Amino acid sequence: MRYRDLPASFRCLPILAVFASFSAQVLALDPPADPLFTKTGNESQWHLPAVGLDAGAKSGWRTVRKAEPVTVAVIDSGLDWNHRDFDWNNLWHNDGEIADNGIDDDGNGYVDDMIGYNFIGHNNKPWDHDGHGTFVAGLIAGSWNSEGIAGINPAARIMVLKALNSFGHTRASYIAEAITYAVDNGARIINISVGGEGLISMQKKAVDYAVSKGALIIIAAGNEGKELAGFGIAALPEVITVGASDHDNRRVAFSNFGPEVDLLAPGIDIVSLRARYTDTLRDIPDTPYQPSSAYVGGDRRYYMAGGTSFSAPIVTGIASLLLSHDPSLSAADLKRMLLNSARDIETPGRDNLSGAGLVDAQAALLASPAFFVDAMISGVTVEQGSDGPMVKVLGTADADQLASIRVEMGAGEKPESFSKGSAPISDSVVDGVVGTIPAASFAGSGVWVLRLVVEHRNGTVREARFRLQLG
Ligand SMILES: [Ca+2]
Ligand SMILES: [Ca+2]
Ligand SMILES: [Ca+2]
Ligand SMILES: [Ca+2]
Repeated sequence: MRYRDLPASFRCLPILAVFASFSAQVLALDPPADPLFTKTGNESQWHLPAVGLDAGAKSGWRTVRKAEPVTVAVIDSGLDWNHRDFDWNNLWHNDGEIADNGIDDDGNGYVDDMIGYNFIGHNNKPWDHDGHGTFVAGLIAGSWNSEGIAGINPAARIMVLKALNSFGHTRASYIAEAITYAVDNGARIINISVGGEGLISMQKKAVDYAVSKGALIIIAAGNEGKELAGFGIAALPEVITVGASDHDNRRVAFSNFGPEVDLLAPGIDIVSLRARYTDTLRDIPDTPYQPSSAYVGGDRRYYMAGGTSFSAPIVTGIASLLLSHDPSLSAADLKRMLLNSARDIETPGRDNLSGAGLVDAQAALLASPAFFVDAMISGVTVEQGSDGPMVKVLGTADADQLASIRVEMGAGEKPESFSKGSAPISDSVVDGVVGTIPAASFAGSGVWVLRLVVEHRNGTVREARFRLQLG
């Protein structure tokens, strides 16, 4: 056992250069043996089997044959890099920088930035005084060392970008600056488990820059139980916005919702690393919390908490695993693979509570990068046709290998069966008419549910539903 019980000191960081040179690629992943993963029940890492990362023969991890290192930026409250369950080989290392010489050797605008940067203190020591960032980093890259927790990707290299102070506060400009730093310094994936309402142009520009450079941003939906419209970066279509699911694979009531939500991942009773001297939940206002009651483990170096903040890094870890498996994948490939392989939950098809559904690492790792099926109804219009009024169903019905598109109809709020609506078509529709039904067909009920069914040539069926109120 290797203890690094050192006070929060940056003096140990020059040693990182030595450690980082050991960062050989990981070959073939067998599931980890870390006790908080292998145990079940209370205070276990139940979120891993819930997303297809278990110890079984079909575990997502077993699909990864050659895990290449992947740089993952974590924009958060920093990192306790002395935690013995976080290996320095899982830290990003700035190869162009010479430590502690007071010179910006690589000319990136930041002096002595060896593992990231502290945008709050404007220095090169992104130490975590809050605990939130260490928890997030542990979910992505916690050490596979047969003790404590297991992170999702042992080949992830965390770039530590501190943009959240000890009270969980940040500024939009810090987030924007951190995104730009991450992109300029080679991060392929950026996790943002902080947010709030409003979007400043600097943030939008930073997100556009990340997209233009092929970096994928994964962000927490937020915990207000509110509609996401207007919630800063999380409401932008370019990112992956992640809400929280519970033990029954349902959306948790606090998880923000709306069409902006892309995926859910577990977000309650999540166990990860506890940064030294921190008790993250203690500083959150209006939360009944008994100090130190979230500590886990005999040595209290682990922590249990909930929130979409911890759902996002689960998706980030899985996205990074896809990249470790195949570094040639683009950000668009990753998003397509994650969304199209998700387990459909809540209402059938994409919905406002769970987006594409619950993230599934196993299915995502087996998915073809080209594979997609889209089904979406945006509304209806009524137009006069030669045989009387016609209801035109508007939306998108598309797939990389499309078999057929049809719209069905069922009477009432919760139809028990659906009957034929429009004639099937076999050409893709993007923001157009997906089906046309004679208005006379809607006799007999004031409320109907329209069901758009899109079938892929491999047999996958995706549907979307739309409530139609007549009169
Ligand atoms: Ca530098
Ligand atoms: Ca330097
Ligand atoms: Ca461990
Ligand atoms: Ca659904």
